[in-house]
This record gives sequence, structure tokens and C-alpha cells, in this order.
Amino acid sequence: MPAEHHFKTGETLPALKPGVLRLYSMAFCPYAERTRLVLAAKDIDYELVNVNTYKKPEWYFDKNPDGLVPTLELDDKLIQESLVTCEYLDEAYPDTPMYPADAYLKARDKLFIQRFGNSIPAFYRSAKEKGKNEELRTTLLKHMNSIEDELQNRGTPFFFGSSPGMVDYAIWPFIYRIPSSMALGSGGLPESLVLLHQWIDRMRKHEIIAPRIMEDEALVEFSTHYRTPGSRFDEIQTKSVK
Ligand SMILES: N[C@@H](CCC(=O)N[C@@H](CS)C(=O)NCC(=O)O)C(=O)O
Repeated sequence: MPAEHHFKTGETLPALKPGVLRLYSMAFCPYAERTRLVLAAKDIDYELVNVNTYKKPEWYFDKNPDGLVPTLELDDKLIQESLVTCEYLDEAYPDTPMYPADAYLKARDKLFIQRFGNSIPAFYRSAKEKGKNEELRTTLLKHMNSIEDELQNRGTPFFFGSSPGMVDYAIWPFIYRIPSSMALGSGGLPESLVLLHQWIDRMRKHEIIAPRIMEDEALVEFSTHYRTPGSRFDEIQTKSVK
């Protein structure tokens, strides 16, 4: 995919087309990637509008008062927060379900995603220190160990079973950024997390994931310049597809 345009301060909001689902995203955002993956897995047609999250267009706060991506828009409906957008899509487009039908198993999946979410601040903080903060690294490793245990308990190729589901898509964008972000230092994920490594290999090869993986070089280039006047939203060529 060529470099993507990101709307920034001063640029006009593109007109919304009636009945067409729109996703406000940002090419390098792992949260928005959750929504993009669920859209792809469910083969839902949508219009992609990327937002420059460093120099946000004024109109974006009408779409999301927190100014965060992702946001979904359909006619007069606006849905924010990555996990809420994913759940909305799962209910509004019930083909290719992302959760088990059983209410208890579904609750278990949601709890797992919620607990994973607790590790995200440690992920970002550890990445900022290139994995050199031992306490953060230990916290993050504890979360990775609990993922390994969950894979062991489930005994399935993906968390959802024989194909990826909500748990897989919700955690993947963060897991595959571990090496490029250096959140676990230069050693990365310990080899002892055998099932997690196997899951990563399976995910990398999966038809929905494979064409949408953001290359490490692109992620590193983006994060090196993010939140600086030299932010590179529109300049980085990526191979990933919508
Ligand atoms: N809890 C939000 C977090 C989304 C988020 O932090 N997105 C980042 C981009 S990766 C963002 O929009 N940052 C803009 C800002 O912090 O102002 C969600 O799950 O959607």
C-alpha cells in the first residue's frame, strides 16, 4: 500500500456518504488495527478516513470527544473505543462471529481481553525505555506468561479455536509490535513462551493477518518521529492493505 493520507488541522472533513460505514483510523495505531482486522475478518465494506493524531483536524472532536482513533461512523451513529467498535461490528454484522455462542465462554473472552488491556500501559512505558526498566519488563513478562497459560488451557491453535476471533484480533496488534517497540528489550519474547511463539507464527500466516501486518521498519520509523514536528504520518510506505 502506498503511504496513506492522514487528515490534519485545517483540512476539510470529507462528506459522509449515506449508508456507508466509515472508519476514522491512523495507519500505525494498534487500537485502530483491532477494528480494521474485525472489519476485514467479517468482510465488511467501509470507507477509511485516516486522522493525523498529532495535528488533529478540528472536526475530529465532533466524532470523538477524546480525540482518539478509532471511531466508526454510520449515518447519525458514532462509536468510539476500539473494543466497543469491535463489539458493535460483531453484533451489527453477525456473520463470522468473533465470540463463542456460549454466554460464559464469551464472558471469559471479554475478561481475558480486559486483563490484557491492563498490560498496555506497561507495554508503552517499557517501549519508551527500550525495555531497560527491569520493573516494567517484569510486569510485561508476567502478562505474557498469563497469555502462555491461557493458550495452554485452551489447547486450540487460536484463542477462538481453529480460526482467530475477538481475543486474537484484540491482542495481536500489541503482541506483534513487541520486537519493533523494544518493549521487552533486545531479547524480545523469551523462547520459553513456546505456545505464544507458535500462536504468533500462526497469526502471521493467517489470510486476514498476513497482508495487514505493518512492517517493523515502518513502525520504527513512525514511532521515532511521532509527536514531534517531524511526525511522519503520510510519508511512510507500507505493504499492508486496508
Ligand atoms: N482506549 C482507546 C485508545 C485509543 C488510542 O490511544 N489511540 C491513539 C493512537 S494509537 C490516539 O488516538 N492518540 C491520540 C492522542 O493521544 O491524542 C481505544 O481503545 O480506542
